[in-house]
Amino acid sequence: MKNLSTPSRPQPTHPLAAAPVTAPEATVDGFVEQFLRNLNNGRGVALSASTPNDRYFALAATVRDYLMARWLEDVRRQRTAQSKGVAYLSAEYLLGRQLDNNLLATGLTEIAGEALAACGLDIDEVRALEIEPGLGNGGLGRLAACFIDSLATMGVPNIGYGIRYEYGIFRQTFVDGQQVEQADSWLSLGSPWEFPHPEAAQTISFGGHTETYDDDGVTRSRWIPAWNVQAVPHNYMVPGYHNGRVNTLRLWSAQATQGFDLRTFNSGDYQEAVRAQTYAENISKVLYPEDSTPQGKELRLQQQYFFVAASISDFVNLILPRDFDLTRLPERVIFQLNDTHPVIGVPELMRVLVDERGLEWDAAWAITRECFAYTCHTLLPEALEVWPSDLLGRLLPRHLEIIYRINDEFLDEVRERYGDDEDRIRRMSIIAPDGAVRMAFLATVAGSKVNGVAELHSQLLREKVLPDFDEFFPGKFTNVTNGVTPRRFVKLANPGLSRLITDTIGPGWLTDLERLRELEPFADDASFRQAFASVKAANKRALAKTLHARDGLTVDDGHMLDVMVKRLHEYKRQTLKLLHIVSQYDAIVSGRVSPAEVTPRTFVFGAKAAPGYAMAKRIIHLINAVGEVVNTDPRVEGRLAVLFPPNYNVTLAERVVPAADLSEQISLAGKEASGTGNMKFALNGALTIGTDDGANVEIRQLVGDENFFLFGMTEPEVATLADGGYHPIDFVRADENLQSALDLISSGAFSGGDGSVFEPVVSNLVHHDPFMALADFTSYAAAQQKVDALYADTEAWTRSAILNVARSGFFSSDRSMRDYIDRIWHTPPVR
Ligand code: 26W
Repeated sequence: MKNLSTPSRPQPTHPLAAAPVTAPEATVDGFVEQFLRNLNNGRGVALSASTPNDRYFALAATVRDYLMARWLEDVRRQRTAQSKGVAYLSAEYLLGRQLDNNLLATGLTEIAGEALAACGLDIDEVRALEIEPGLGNGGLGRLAACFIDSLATMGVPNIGYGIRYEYGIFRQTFVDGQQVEQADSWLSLGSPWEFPHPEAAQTISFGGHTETYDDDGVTRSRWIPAWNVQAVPHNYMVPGYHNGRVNTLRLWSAQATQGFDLRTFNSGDYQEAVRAQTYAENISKVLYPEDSTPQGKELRLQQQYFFVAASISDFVNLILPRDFDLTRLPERVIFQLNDTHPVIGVPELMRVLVDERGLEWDAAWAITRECFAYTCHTLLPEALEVWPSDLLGRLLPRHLEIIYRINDEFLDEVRERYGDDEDRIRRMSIIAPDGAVRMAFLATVAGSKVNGVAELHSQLLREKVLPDFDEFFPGKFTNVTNGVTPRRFVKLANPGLSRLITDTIGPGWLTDLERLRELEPFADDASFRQAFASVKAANKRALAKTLHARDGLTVDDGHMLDVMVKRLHEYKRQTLKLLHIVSQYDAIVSGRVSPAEVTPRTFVFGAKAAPGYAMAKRIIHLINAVGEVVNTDPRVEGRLAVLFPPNYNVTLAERVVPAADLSEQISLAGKEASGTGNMKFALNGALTIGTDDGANVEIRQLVGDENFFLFGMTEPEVATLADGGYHPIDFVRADENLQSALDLISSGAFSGGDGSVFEPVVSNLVHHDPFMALADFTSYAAAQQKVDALYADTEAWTRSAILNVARSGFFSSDRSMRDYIDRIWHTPPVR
């Protein structure tokens, strides 16, 4: 391991060198001067000769300059302070664009606009150049981004650790309505927000074998790895909102330890000369685009160990003072495991404490159990990671040994408690009967706390997913309901609503979101309702402009915007939404209802499917095919429209969410751990149609039944139906609208008369329907009629929308952080 001791501190004599770093002048002139300096000196171009990309980089550099003093001061403070911090370990961070958020944090948004205008530039043109870092798949990745924003805004010492994927989540395009993936080369023009520190690289080892040796009477083990790679940290600013704080996001990228092999090259074997290099650098090459079914690929495990080992070594060897007594590690850090993806960190810390630092096993285990906590984000059994022991043993032989010992000692405790209950032992063993390692069990045994991400989810975790562990570890299981950052998803995404809120209840709500409650009385104020409705209307026009420029799509802003944006997955039931649309369309074209009777609706979809998820890709194809027909059928007279802008991401979400009237949260009860889109929509004045699943339950409890369109089975009813044997066909026969909607698809009405194209989707529903879309259809259609009825009464709808905003302050990620601090981390903000 390279000696990473902190270099000796320089003793400056020049007053400037001794002075604390200061920010440039927060004036238009100051900003112009800094911007031109970054353009001329940073980019080496004159304003007149600058490219749009030069201007973007110069603007980004200028914003960085205004944040730098805070960052350096905060890093120094966190290094010297004895306070406990949070090391958030996540394989994904779905950050979204950085410029506006960093500008917001500095409070220089207006000044920047004026400064660029004074340079003859339009800041909107410049900001449009930013490529969002898509270093995540969906909910889990975006939640991590919201959490680090809240920790910075609350002044909690935190380092976010993750992977700097060279290629993020794929770019989605549609060819003949079908998803096509393209590599996301987000770094092709470089990123102005990252600070690489190759000098702080960590050496990460893989493969090889272990051996034991005698260490004056004590038998010790050591790992003899076969190969290694360099982990190079890239730091990103995580600015707090208007509090002068800046935390750090540290993302690791893989680099070959030894450059390309000249001797092999000179021997003419050019391939071999670079093979080691490419192999090593493959580790941080690309994000795995799965968000539910692990592929169990070796590279994925390499990625997980790579960033976790680098992060633990970085914290233990670089952040902490050299002579820090590691038995007191739990006083300085809690490693939060964002799902099981970083749980290999548990045996890694044990290896560092026992093998490298020479601690006794029990002492090391006592420390480790206090230093980790685990958040589970799923309920799908297939999403729980298990690693075959041969793969783990080959890649990380010492870690497998350590996992075996952790498991042995754990099962001894189980036997102590329950005697030889072999069935229970088999059920609870971290090592599954087939020898695979159950990562969720390891995380639960090692974690000081285990939490779900919504009340219902945490309850199901305890009762159905990990009941043996809840019984064995009383008090270990808790809940922290997810949240979203209001800075990005209200202030930045919806400036119109933000202004109206501030004009009505004053400032301060952005860091104390429960204050939105003060809006309640205004729901009964007609002029406030008017203002609120015109904000929504303006957001719809803005979305229409965006979708037209981005995808050539037209939005009829007289329509209700009925929005379903989330990853494509059968449990989220985009098919149920689609069957509703087809039944609406069918009702019109069959003459059952006249177009005039139908509430004009535009259905907006946004969804990426994991490339290997065939059924999800078929469903995307069907949604586009239905859109093709509905959008061009004169009989519909424009009463219905289906829009499916490709490549749904954070930037598009920031446009779609503020414009939505209806938020679709229609997963099968018991399947969606929480959802966070549901929270963003409620906070932006959309009404929710949803099942009692995930955080929908808490949204409905807070906004009130009368302001939420509930439908469908509850989780216990789903369990009963599943146990009793579910026959989807029964529900088809019971609902003629459902029957004719399915028949219309089977008839080939959306596939040029060729019914075979979407037959796999229809037959999967009629014969299997694993997520019971057909069972909930009738209830869903009835709830949609209630939606139409309320929407016809604009005042009543707007009143309900205002109450949704007023009563959704609970869903701030700041509140989530307070819950984590109180229940799990005990890392109070550092004033
Ligand atoms: C290994 C493959 C894989 C990758 C990612 C399996 C599972 C995941 C994530 C846990 C999936 C995910 O993003 N889960 C979502 O997490 C959100 C944040 O807590 C929740 O709001 C969503 O309900 C949950 O689906």
